[in-house]
Amino acid sequence: MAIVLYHHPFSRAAGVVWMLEELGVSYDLRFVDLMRGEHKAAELLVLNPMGKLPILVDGDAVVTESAAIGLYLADRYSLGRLAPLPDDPARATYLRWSLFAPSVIEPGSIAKAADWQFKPSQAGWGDHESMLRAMEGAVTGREFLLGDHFSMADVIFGGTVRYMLRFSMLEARPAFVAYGNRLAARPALQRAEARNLTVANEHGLNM
Ligand SMILES: N[C@@H](CCC(=O)N[C@@H](CS)C(=O)NCC(=O)O)C(=O)O
Repeated sequence: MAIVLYHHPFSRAAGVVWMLEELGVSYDLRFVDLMRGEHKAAELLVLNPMGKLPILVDGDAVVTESAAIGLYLADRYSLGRLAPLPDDPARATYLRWSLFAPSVIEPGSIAKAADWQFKPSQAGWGDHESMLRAMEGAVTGREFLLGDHFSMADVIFGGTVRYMLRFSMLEARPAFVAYGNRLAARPALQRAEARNLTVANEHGLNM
């Protein structure tokens, strides 16, 4: 049974297409019209009570939350390649940066953009400059987060960096731009972008 991704090309589901292309597994895309509110339909709320995309269905498994989808897929279909094995010390670095994206970069960048008032010691994402320095350290002096070895953590973390740079939600520090360029050279990312564009064109959406 093929993996099904509930998808819209202007959503985080576009990044899951990149994950699937890196894995090289077959999958079906099911277009969900966000403009028409199809993501709030009862049949989708059963799959994701948040009423949000992406949603991935793999047989009996239902996964939501982009980072969780990436970690699930890599463990299930690419253990030892896109996901380090549980007894590999690289697994620690892998999990660390995979979770840094949704738990620190996303809220931290939104907090900055929206000028939220909070105490950095009480907010899980801390202060903005520390976040930026931590990110710079993660991608400086190496090709990818795990060194020469590309992993699903790069899709999760790197996808967030690329998205935030594109929409000016992240300071375009040289280390981030260079890392984004290294990721852009990946054939799987290029295939994913082409597939997302095809869906957008099929539905009359302008990328
Ligand atoms: N934390 C979720 C966020 C999901 C999310 O916010 N999805 C957006 C599209 S990128 C969405 O479905 N928005 C529609 C809505 O909330 O009504 C993840 O990482 O997957």
